[in-house]
Amino acid sequence: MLDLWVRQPIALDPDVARSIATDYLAPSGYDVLERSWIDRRRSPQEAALRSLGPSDLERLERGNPTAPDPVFEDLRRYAPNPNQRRTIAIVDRGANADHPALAPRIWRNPGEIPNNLIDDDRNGLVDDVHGPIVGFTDHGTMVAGTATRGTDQVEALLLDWSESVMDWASQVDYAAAAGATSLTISMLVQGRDATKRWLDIMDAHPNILFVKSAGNYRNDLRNERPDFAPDNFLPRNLRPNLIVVANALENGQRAEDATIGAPFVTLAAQGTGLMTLGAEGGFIPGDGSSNAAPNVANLAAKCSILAPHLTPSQLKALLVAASTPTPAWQGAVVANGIVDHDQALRLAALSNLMRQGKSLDEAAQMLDLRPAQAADLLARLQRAEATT
Ligand SMILES: [Ca+2]
Ligand SMILES: [Ca+2]
Repeated sequence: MLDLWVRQPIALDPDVARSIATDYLAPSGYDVLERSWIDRRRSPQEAALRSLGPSDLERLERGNPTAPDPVFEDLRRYAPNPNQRRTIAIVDRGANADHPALAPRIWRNPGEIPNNLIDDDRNGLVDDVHGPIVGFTDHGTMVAGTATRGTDQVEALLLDWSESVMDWASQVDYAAAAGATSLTISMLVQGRDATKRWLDIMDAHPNILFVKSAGNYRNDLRNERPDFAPDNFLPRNLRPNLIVVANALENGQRAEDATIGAPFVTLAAQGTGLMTLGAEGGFIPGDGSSNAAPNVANLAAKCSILAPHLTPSQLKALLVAASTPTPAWQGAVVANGIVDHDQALRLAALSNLMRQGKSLDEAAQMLDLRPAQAADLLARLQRAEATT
């Protein structure tokens, strides 16, 4: 029943959301909803909410992935090119590119005519309109929805984890040729061979930022032998252009099953409960480090629009510097805490303004920061650049 979805930010009045949650959804489920609520409220947006539970509605109110990111939109005016788009390559099992919220945020191959069974651009792949992918899954749609949340300036290019049409290395070459500046991978990279292949790919593409999910295995990478199950090998390696992301809950605490361990796991971000897109349309609450990694890839892409001069390793340092250390994350991740979305965007904008020759005071004023705050942020960035 989610086909009624329309691509509009859902601005729910808090009282309406509460009444939907408490009066209609919580007590008696969908029958009451169908009769009394849908009859009264016929807008498609509201109809699309039918499949969501009360807590999901509250989450959606706070974290609608289609709604414009207000801080990013505000800071974008200071970017060297405010209309720049960033392309994130997504290694997964496909996303529903026709989801109304995703369609405008999916990379399109300009040389390929869809569904004519012809390789129009002669790149070796037939009908690769959105990348070398066929089909879609919930998991991939969740990842793509989160990777592109909050703005049309960030788009997803879909790579195929299963390598059914092209091997990983060739696919990443393909993404690089298409202009992708980052890649997010929320799959389990098992075994030494697969791990080596991905490390070689990262080394071959130093200008691409790779963002990897840490895993949900309730383990600490500091304590493990390399051959210990689960064979989640990739996060156990360090690369300047690799960020490994642990899963945080909505309140910033560690997810119970989060894989952790500095220096391998770089930082934490919300995955569990962060609203994203469902494969059949509409919204779903995402889960796990699979959803936390694209959350960070999305933030990194926005930062890189605000500060295009930053290299992958500088972006990584920026996200670490913009994290808020808490006792629960001490030693669990390099940043000792969860990444602060707004702080990261402000730090990126600050870095760009300073690079353009603004004084610290001028830049701070433009960003509504106190000069001492701006100075502190820059000092944290320098420390992070020296240590990550
Ligand atoms: Ca083609
Ligand atoms: Ca074609």
